[in-house]
Amino acid sequence: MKIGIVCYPTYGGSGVMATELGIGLANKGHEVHFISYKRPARLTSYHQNIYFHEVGSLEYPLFEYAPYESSLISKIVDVSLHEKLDILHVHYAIPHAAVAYFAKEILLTKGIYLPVITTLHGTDITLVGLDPSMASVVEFSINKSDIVSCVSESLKQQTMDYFNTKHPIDVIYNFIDTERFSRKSNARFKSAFAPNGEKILAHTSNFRKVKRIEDVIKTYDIVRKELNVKLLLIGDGPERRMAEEFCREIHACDDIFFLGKQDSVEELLSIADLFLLPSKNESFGLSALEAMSCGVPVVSTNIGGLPEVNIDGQTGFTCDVGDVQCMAKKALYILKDENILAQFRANARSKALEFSKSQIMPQYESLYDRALEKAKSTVY
Ligand code: GMT
Repeated sequence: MKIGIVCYPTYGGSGVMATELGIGLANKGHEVHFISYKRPARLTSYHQNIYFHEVGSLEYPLFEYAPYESSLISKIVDVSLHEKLDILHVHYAIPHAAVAYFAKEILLTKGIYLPVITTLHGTDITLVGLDPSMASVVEFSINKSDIVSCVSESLKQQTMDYFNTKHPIDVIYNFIDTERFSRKSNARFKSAFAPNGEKILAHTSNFRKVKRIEDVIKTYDIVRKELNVKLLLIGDGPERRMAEEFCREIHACDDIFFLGKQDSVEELLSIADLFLLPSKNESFGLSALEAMSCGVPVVSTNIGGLPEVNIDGQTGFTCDVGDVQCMAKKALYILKDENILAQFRANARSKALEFSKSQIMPQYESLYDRALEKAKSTVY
């Protein structure tokens, strides 16, 4: 099958999932064409069957903002015509689902029906999508997609609650390469951060407000009063400066490590004892899954799709948004007893195996088959 994938190329979860899916499909013999404004961050090396089409932006003195959407539509049409795409899979509704609809309409005038699959990832529905400046376009373009999928039951429910959806929505969970994300001992790393055998807490994200980094640090601050702990903060984004200032305020800079963006997150997760994810919104929580796959229990909020991944009392614990006392108490419960920690570690890894690439990826392939069937039976 020839598959076009439109995604954000950045470190965000939707771009990561789109790239991992594309790589997996290419390994299975499909021809994959990524279309984006930059090479996806996770597409680091050459892969047979993978092509990347960069979308340029047209600069002109009249434009205060370059019309990126128009350039993207033209690129999709161009790639579809010349590479003879069978389907187009767009990740993140804004603006990709709307752009896909436009490209599809252009292709129809040329006698080509390009089936469109839209995958909703989270903030495209729960935050940005709900904004009145976006909502009508999101609703329209979801309804115009041939097939819509989203990454948790919770996100499906929210999409149906917020928008007047006309078609069923498939739930396909995030997936993970459970070989890559598995616990590998790294004594050198461990002793660099925790030379005296301190426990290590970790958090990875793009440091946006929705991640509530301040709650990671507040939780850590409570835990460290009872236990020798270090904190690894992996990633970067708009809230980093605030977080750094907060660490200085509480005099914890020697024990909190800001590691910035990292490509081999699994190496750092492998030395962690507990993962914190206190998000205000989280449709699934790919970063929690990555930690669990490395045998790291998770203390997270109970929001969105998180309880579908992080099972309360089994793979970790879930608390209300902002309840740092609860998060610290649960963290201490797990960390203070080696037997409890070992049990939670094993549970986390075994739950993560349910989301392995080999289990989830075929679900996308069957969506593609359905989309092709639909295209065959559509009169246009
Ligand atoms: O929140 C992020 O880190 C980025 C964001 C995105 O769309 O790029 O992630 C969303 O998609 C991920 C992959 O499906 C989910 O695992 C994340 O839970 C979701 N983030 C939110 O809902 C806040």
